[in-house]
Amino acid sequence: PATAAPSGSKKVIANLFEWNWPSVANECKNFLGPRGYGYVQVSPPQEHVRGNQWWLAYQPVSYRIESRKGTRAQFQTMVNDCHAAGVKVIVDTVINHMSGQDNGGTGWAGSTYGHYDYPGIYGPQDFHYCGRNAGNEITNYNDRWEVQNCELVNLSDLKTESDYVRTRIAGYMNDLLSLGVDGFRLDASKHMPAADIAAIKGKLSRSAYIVQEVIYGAGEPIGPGEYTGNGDVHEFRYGKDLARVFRSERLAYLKNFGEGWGHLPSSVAATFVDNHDTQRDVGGVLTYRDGGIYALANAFMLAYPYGSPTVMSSYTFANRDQGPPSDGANKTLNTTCFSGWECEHRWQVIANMVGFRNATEGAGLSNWYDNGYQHIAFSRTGKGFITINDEDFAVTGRSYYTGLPAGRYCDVIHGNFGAGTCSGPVITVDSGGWFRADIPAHDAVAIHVGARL
Ligand code: LAG
Ligand code: CA
Repeated sequence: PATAAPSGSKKVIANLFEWNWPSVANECKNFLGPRGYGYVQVSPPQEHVRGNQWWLAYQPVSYRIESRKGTRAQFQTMVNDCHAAGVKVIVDTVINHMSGQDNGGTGWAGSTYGHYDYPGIYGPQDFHYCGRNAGNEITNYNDRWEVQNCELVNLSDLKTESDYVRTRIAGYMNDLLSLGVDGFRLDASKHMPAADIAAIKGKLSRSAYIVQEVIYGAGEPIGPGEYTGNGDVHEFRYGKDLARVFRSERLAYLKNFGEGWGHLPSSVAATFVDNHDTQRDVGGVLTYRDGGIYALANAFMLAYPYGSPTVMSSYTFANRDQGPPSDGANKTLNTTCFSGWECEHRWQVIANMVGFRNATEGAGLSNWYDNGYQHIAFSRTGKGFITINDEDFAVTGRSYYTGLPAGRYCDVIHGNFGAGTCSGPVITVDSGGWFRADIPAHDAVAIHVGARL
């Protein structure tokens, strides 16, 4: 089946990392749908190793939809509720490997397992033993074969070239499709040949959106570009480059961001400021901890016409391994926004810029302006306009050419638009397409035709 790219005017994905199913269902109804998010991405739903660390979800022990985030029935209800709210569901799908504990045990839902033994699903014959390095571990990312046939952090590596394994994986994905799921984020895609993913995709019962996780590494033989035949690919350079620009370079450099920087073609690039892995990298990308600058970086991503953006939504963490807020039995608690959970997708600037993206979908970029340093502006032709001032000083007394129809627009950076009113400042565009405004330091103004008074 063909890849169904995100379609329609609502394309922005909210990644509700480690949220449980009842909380995702509520968020679809109460926030994501009403505010224009098109998709929700959820964390791995299959049975996994027991414990608290978040990354145990990336150690499958069976394909039962039963995890600390909820039961199969709760998952089904979540998909139905999201659909009813107009939000499609993308599932983080772990198919390169199974668990990584040297000793086996009992999984979340009660299945027994060993490192290379998952009764009724896989046995020792279904895994790679690459015969290199201590514990068959991947050490050399400059060796294509090793990256795909050795083990990623000790995780038992599936023989994705085998028809039996492909059929099993497709069986899991088809089960998710039968529950109504709309797409898959394929975890650790770099560790599976693109042809293996294509073969698995060929066994799916219907079309689905596919986004592959292939982390770009300079000089590595396996690159994101070779996976675009299967669907979208995460563009890891995007968030990394954007963080460097905001932290130590010039926003003016963003004029040709994306393809102009050697990133993937826009039509297949899945973009994000941070994700669950990169937000844990020391000295890496911008995250919720960067506050207002993080909001501005997301505003840029949502305004600028490149790729398919995902907005990250996190729980608060103090160390890399810390799992989400849980009860004494490690069952994930219901989400409580802004208390234990950061809920970046609800931040005023970010949520309102989702509306900007929807209103400007398909419109080109025009009227680029920069002062050579940290102040930029651009239009989405005929539909919207944004200016970001990341200087340490306010820019005052300036006029901006938007090319927009004359009228009164809500500044969605500082105000919410609804029922014909704006809770923040109103920007007046004159008959020539200009407006005049002062932009404080590290701030922005954004207007679009979907928020016109
Ligand atoms: C991914 N993409 O390719 C996920 O985005 C990433 O979060 C996953 O790693 C990885 N692939 C495997 O699915 C995460 C953690 C690792 C963790 C792993 C398995 O970043 O730290 O490894 O999930 O749970 C942990 C320990 C390792 C240990 C391993 C096996 O950190 O030291 O060897 O578990 O027991
Ligand atoms: Ca592999």
